[in-house]
Amino acid sequence: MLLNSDQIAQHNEARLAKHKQQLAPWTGEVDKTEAIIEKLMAYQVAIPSWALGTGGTRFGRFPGGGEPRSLDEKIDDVGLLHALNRSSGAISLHIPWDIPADAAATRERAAALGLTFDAVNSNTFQDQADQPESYKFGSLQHVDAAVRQQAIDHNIEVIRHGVELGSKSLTVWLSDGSCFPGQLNFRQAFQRTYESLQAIYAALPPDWKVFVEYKAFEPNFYSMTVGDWGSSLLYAQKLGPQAYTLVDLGHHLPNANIEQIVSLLLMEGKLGGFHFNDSKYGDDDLTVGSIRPYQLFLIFNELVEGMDARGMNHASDLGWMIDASHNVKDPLEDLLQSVEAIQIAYAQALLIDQARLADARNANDVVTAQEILQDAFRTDVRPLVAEARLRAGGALAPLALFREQAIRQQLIGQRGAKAIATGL
Ligand code: PSV
Ligand code: MN
Ligand code: MN
Repeated sequence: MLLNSDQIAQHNEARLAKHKQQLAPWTGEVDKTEAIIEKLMAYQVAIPSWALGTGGTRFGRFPGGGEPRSLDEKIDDVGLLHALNRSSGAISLHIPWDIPADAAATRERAAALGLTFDAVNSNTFQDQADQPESYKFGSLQHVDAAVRQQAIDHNIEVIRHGVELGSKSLTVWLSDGSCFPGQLNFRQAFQRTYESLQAIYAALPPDWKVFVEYKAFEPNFYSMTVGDWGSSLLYAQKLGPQAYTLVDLGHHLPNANIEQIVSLLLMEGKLGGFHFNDSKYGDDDLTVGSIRPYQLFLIFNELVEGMDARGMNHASDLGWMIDASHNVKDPLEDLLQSVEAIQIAYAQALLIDQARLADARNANDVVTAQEILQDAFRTDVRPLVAEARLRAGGALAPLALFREQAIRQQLIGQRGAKAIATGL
C-alpha cells in the first residue's frame, strides 16, 4: 500500500486546528450534527473498475501513466481511495473487462483493503474475439435466437462470477435499439428483450437483484430498446420483485427532471440504484457535481425524503455507484472529487427540515419551499464530511494528501509511465 496510517495521521494532525475551527459553528446543534456525521460514515459509494484509467473518446486517449494493468491493480487503486476517504469501500466490475482469474484470491485481496464487490455488469454491447455471434444488431432483442441465447448465457456467467465474489446484484445495460426508422419492430424488440431478461432473471440467486439500466441514445440513435425510465420500469415490473430500475444521471434527454423520476421510482419500490456522474450535453460521464450540483442535491432531497418515508436504510437499500471515465484528469483524483460531491449533496439534503417543507407546500407558500431547499444547498457542509472521514480513519483532505504523497508519481514508478488500464 502506497499510503500508511501514520502518513494519514500526520496529515490530519497538521490540519486539525483549522478543521476544528471550521467545525465549531456546527457544534451548537449537537444532535443534528451527530446524526448527519453518522449517516455519512455509514455511506459507501462503489467505484467502477473501468473508471480507474483514462477512458478517452473515439478521438483519442491521453493516459497519464501509472494506470492499473490488471484487476489486482484496480483493486489496489480502490483500496487507496478507500484509505483516503473511507467511503469508497466497494468496487463494481465489468465482465469480461475484469474477469477474476481466481475469485477467492481476488476476494481476499479486496477484503484486506476493506472492500466488497458491488453490482457486476454484463457486456453485450461489444463483440469479444472468441464469441461466435455478433451483437451488431442487438443482443437480448436480436431477431436471431442464437444471438439472444449467447447474450443470456453471458449474463448468467456474469452472475456466476458475482456469486464467487460476494456481489448481490447484476446491472444490465443494453445498447440494443435501432439507428434508422424502419429497422426495428419496437413491440417485437421489447418482447424479445423481455423474454431474454426473464431467462436471466430465472438464474438470479434468491438474495440478488437485477438492475435494468436505461439510456435515451447512443450507440443507437433512432431508438433504444431500454430508452427511458418508463421502459425500464415496465421490464422491472413485469420481471418481478428482484428487478429494479437503475438511474444513470447521464442517460436522459436534455433537461429531464431526474429528481421527479427518482421520486416516483422510489414510490413504486422500484428504484434499484444509481450510476452517478455529471454532464453538460449527454452521456459525458464527467465528475459528479461538476456541472449541475443543484440537480444532484435535489435528487438527494428526494432520496432522503422518499427513503425515510419507506423506512429504508440509506446505506444499504440502494446501489450507490459511480459511472465516470474521462481523458483529462488523473482518474483517482477525479474519483475522490466525485465521492466528495456525492457526500456533500447527501449531507445538504439531510439538513432539510422536511416537516417545514411539507408545511410550506401545504400552505402553497412557494417562496418558503424554495428558500428551505436553497438554504440547505447554500450551506457549506464540507466540515461535516471531513469530520466523518476523520472519525472513520480517513484523511481530512484526501486530494491534498494524494498530492502531498505524490501517489501518482509512485504509481508511475511501480507500473510505468506508459501503463494503460486494461478493459474499456
Ligand atoms: C453506458 O453508457 C454505461 O453507462 C453503462 O452503465 C455501461 O455499463 C457503462 O456505461 C460502460 O462504460
Ligand atoms: Mn451507466
Ligand atoms: Mn453511460
